[in-house]
Amino acid sequence: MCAAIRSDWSLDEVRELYHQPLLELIFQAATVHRAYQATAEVQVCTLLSVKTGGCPEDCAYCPQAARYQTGVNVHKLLPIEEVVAAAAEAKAKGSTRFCLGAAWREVRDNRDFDQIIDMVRGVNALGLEVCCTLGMLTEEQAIRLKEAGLYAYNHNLDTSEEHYGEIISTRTYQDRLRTLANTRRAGLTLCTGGIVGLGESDEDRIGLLHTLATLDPHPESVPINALVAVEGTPLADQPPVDALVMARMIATARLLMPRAMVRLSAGRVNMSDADQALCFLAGANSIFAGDRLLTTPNNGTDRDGALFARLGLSPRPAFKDVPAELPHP
Ligand code: SAM
Ligand code: DTB
Ligand code: SF4
Repeated sequence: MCAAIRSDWSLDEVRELYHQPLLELIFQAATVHRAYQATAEVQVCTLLSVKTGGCPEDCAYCPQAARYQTGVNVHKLLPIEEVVAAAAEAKAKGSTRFCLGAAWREVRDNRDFDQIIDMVRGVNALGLEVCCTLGMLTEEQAIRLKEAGLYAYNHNLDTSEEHYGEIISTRTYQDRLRTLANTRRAGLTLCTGGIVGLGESDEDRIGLLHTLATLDPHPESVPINALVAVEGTPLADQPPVDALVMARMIATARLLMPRAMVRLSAGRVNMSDADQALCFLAGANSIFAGDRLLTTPNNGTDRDGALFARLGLSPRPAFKDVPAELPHP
């Protein structure tokens, strides 16, 4: 069952897929997953917050926004040696992708950006796929990152365009889409997805998936995060995310974007092995590993090692589907 890859999904089609009885939806998604992906392999990625906290934006979920008192350990840009050492450790523990995160609204053409460029060179030289998430970006900045060896750029849409204003007021959905277009024009692969648990409706989740699945080409990587509710943020008291809603989101994303890596991202700390197994069955094939995401705890290497052993999963090799024109060592 290798249907054509489509970017012309209608909102009604996405709605219909999403609202199917869950087990039927998961069966269909698992079938597509088997047709397009190596289902025994899961991509293992590690995050590092290279610049933490003090962010001018007001993202209601984020512990790094300066305006919320969250007790996050604020620090300026880390020294390059520390970043490359953390990447080497992540590689030794089995990660093939390393993602540098900065609590910036946007990239500025200053010495910090020069330093990020050096970090990208250093991590790429280790043979890891390098990803950055640095906020908004111009095409010229994206080109500089690509020339330094960047493989992917992460920039999440988070939720539907309709719900976006309830969560963030300091930038627009169009700003986000513009950065995605700039990133694409530079020839970088795209990592963009969203968060479940922001008080959004099913229609908002459908709207987000529709926006992602009508990008042409599709993003190579689609992170589905469950909100990590952090004390001090406006969303601190949101109810816990239902793992079955995560499975529904992942299954719908898999049906819409068969070739993408769908990442079961933040929020695994609150999920059982069985919850995560259902998400892998539904089409997830990537995780963040290590005991920390950017600022919040994550399931450590031991717990994930045991999970992979229980489920018979193995880590996906780096640069497996590298597009011919992308630089890699
Ligand atoms: N400042 C840059 C930006 O906003 O694009 C990059 C860093 S930002 C922390 C990266 C992504 O992390 C956000 O777009 C959001 O999707 C995710 N994120 C942040 N806080 C989260 C939380 N508490 N729970 C789940 N995901 C979160
Ligand atoms: C993504 O979709 N999730 C990651 C990564 N891309 C940058 C970030 C999750 C952050 C969770 C909250 C924290 O640890 O600060
Ligand atoms: Fe800043 Fe990014 Fe957090 Fe928003 S999500 S407050 S832009 S670090």
